[in-house]
Amino acid sequence: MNMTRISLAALAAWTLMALGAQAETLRLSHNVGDTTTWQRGAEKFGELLSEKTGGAYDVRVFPNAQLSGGDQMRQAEMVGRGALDLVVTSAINVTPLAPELAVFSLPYLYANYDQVDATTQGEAIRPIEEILLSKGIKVLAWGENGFRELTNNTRPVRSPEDMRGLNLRVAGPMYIDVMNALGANPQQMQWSETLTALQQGVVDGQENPIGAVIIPQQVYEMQKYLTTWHYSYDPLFLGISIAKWDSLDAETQAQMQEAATEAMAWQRKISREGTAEGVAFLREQGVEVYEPTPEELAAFRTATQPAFDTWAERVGPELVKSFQDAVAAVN
Ligand code: X2X
Repeated sequence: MNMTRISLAALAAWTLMALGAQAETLRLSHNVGDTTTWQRGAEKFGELLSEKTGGAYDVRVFPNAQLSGGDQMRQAEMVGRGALDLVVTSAINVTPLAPELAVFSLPYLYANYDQVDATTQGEAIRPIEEILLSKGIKVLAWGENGFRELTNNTRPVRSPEDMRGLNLRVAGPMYIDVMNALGANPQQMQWSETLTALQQGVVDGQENPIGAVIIPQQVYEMQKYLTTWHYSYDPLFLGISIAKWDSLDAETQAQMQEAATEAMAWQRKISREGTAEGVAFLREQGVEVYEPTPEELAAFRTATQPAFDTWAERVGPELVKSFQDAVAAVN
């Protein structure tokens, strides 16, 4: 931000104050720690919103699912009924409310970021946005949690056989099926409880994206091995309660939309940069990083196919096909 923009925002805020008007503070909930790219993207949105609305609106960010009693899966439902204004969360957290949101995370649906962007930044995303709207959530923009990589304390994982018997914390129901297909022992747990569970050895491992979560939340301090198996992708979205959205005038809506688009584009960028630099950093921290070969990735893909099939059915074959078509168009 340059000085002119800062002082314009400050001037606008001051003018509002002088006129006796008060900024309206919107509450934004997310479910990871305040060092993450989720938090930084949310804060960036708040700064841009305040700037673009001349100080009429600002955002207070609440991390660690504090506003939903620590339950990361409840945030979306609360936004839907207007109990929260805004949410930044990842798709997998919304699957109890709308199972269709598991589509992104189907094992090995995506091989790279171009394929991801062809869906989240293209037309394939519209039906998902319609579904969320029917639950009372207007999606303003898509950000990134990222490709989810496996960490554990027991052994290097290079093949499906290495997964057998590992006690793993997972975020949601689809991952239970994926880990079962691999012969691991999955356990669903809140993210807010996971770091302690890893520390105390309640579970051997977990899976999360490198740039958005593993590095900012210092998971590497508790985990010895990491496998970059890219088995599942998880997008973020910034959503607003439809009741709140409908209460805004058209100009404010346009300003908010711009702020969200810019903030989430930046959040995707910093998450990708953090991931790209992350492997070398993790090695420096003493993590044994294993990067599977294409053949080894194919073996994971084959082993997780049953979970893909079960969840493709639940998501809806048409929706899955539209995503696969968008992905195939990139190759
Ligand atoms: O709970 C997780 O693993 C996290 C932070 O990635 C999600 O919100 C899905």
